Amino acid sequence: MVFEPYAGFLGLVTFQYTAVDGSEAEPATTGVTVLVMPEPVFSADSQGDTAGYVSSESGSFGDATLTNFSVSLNGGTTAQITPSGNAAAAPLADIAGMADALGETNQITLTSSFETVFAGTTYSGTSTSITDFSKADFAENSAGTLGNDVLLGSDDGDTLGGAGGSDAILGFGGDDTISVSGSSAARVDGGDGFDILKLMSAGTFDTGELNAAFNISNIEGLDLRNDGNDAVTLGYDDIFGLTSDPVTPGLTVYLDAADTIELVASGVQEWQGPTEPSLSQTWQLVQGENILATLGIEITAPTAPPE
Ligand SMILES: [Ca+2]
Ligand SMILES: [Ca+2]
Ligand SMILES: [Ca+2]
Repeated sequence: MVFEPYAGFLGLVTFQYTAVDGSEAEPATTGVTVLVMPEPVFSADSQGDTAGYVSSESGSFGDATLTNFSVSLNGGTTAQITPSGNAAAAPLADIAGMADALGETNQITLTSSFETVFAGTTYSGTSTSITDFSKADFAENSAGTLGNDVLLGSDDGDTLGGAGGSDAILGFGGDDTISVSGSSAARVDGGDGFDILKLMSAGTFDTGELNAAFNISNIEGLDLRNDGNDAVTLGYDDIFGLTSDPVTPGLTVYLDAADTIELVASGVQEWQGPTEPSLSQTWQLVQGENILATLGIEITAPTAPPE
């Protein structure tokens, strides 16, 4: 016998059956009661590239109670999510450790446990679902939501916009353009290729503060052309942090004319660059004869006022 509850059903089901063994003995009737639970659902769009929320046990389920809900990523990082009534939901990017554990292919395991008491007996059970959540096959042009999204690109050139919130955005291969609207991110990883991070909101960042706010890696271009007045201070640790290139990290910064950039060097390091103002500049951080890092500065000239 196969029992198929309707989708989302949660409750006690009692089966009674009568066994006949062909002998002369009287048939015996007995029963079994089971707690039927819905599978937890990982919420992502059809391409699997956006996950605003990871989980749901939704609806009204009689008197059974969701007692436990957990999310596990790639068999490792696991987090408990406190149920609210019979629902449990949290943006994946919000869960401690999840953004940093994301890779090209991800397996999301959701586990929910329910409990109910009927006629003095406690029934409990656990239901699990596993969802593969991986980079896209083709170039993505994804806009996130105001909430905390996970955006996964492809190995082509992607355009990924976080649209605010603390997002985790991974571009993978190809030359990607990643934009963030808030003042922080869970993670920005350009992956292979020349990737540009665009800050949609102007900010002031002392050395170390960009990476602390946006958790950046594998980014080669920083675009501050957001029509606000940005002010950034960059040293070796910033350029190494953004590019993740341990050999000779190279970063290009794109500026509005009103933006300011300050270069800092520690100890015997020294920045060397053009002595005349220029809209396109190349700087090198040197220590003795060694080039430690390079920095390109591209300034968008102010538009001439209309005649
Ligand atoms: Ca977002
Ligand atoms: Ca890509
Ligand atoms: Ca890159």
